[in-house]
Amino acid sequence: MALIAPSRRLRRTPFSEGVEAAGVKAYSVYNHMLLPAVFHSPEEDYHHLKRAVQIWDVSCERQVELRGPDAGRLMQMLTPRDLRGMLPGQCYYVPIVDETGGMLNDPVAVKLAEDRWWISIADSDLLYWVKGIAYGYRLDVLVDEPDVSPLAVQGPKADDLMARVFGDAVRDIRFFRFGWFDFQGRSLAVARSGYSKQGGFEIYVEGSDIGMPLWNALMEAGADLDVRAGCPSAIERIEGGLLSYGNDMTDDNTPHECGLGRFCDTQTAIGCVGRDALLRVTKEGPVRQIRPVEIHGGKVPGCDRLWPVMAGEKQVGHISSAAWSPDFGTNVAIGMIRMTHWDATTEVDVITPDGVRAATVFETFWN
Ligand code: THG
Repeated sequence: MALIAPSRRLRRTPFSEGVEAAGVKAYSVYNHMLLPAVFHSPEEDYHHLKRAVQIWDVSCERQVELRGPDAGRLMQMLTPRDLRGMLPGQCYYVPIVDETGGMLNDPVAVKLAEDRWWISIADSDLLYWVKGIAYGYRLDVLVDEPDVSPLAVQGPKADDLMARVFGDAVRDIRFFRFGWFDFQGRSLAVARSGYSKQGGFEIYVEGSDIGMPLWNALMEAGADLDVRAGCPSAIERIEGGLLSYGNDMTDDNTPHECGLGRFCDTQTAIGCVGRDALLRVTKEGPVRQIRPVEIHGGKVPGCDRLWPVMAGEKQVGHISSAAWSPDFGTNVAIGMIRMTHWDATTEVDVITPDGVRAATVFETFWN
């Protein structure tokens, strides 16, 4: 592909200087913002993520902030996950659905206080939907995008690195919880979360001005841990079954089709605008669902369009993400597969741009 032309519409991040100094080789675009995609090579970046620790500029995971007395009510209108038991200091992975039950986003909801939330969004312009709901229902809540940029620290040595910069107390943060930690006199939310299965943290960096000081502090503190600039690994996230909005699902899919039924409590999520639609479709159950798919043969090309999944002459689904896995010695992929062919070990064919490949459907991802 040709180079990306820089412009003001394609937003830089508070860490872009550091990313460039680290030799970023390719970018993606996510929420109209630069998202690093390759530093050394996809395979080398993947191996390093699994053995050491990486600093990821995931500023593009923008925050939609809800502030005011109706913040909690608005949050519950957006998702079929029951939020009544959620406490300040917790993060929830939440499907966001429209009035038809279609997926609009799959963010992490961060509950800062009863009247203050961040929605850490995937790649869709969720802000406008949220503002529309708040205005349409005359809610007493402010909705905007604050100057908050997540910086992820991922990999097996993430705890050791973070303890050096924020103190040993970061080791006690539980999965999908956050605490407040000081950096240069500023209090930052630090969560145990992130878009990998290797473990680690996300720092919600509030104030662009401390972006580079924090980046540099982490790089210096981790020199002997082999810390590097990194980025979400397509290979590792497919192995682990982490979904990518816009790739593996769109507003044409319900959460159940996406395998996100475990994050839905549609019966009790009173107020969710998609509740009636979801109650209707969940009674029947989905007729297609996301599945791990092994594509046999050598390395497949990058998946930048849907690849048909065939059973003989009949299309029974599509592949939305695929990558060669060095650790498993095969191609790992994510597919949306019709129920007639979604049972484990079902043999299918995938039409890739390089030709037809034999493939096997599974029920659980590679971890
Ligand atoms: N962290 C933050 N914001 C984000 C992402 C993130 N915004 C964009 C994108 N990623 C949103 N999508 C996801 C997808 C998966 C997960 C988080 C965000 C995830 N899932 C785990 C899983 O499925 O195993 C854990 C879910 C759970 O058990 O609660 O982590 O990564 N801030």
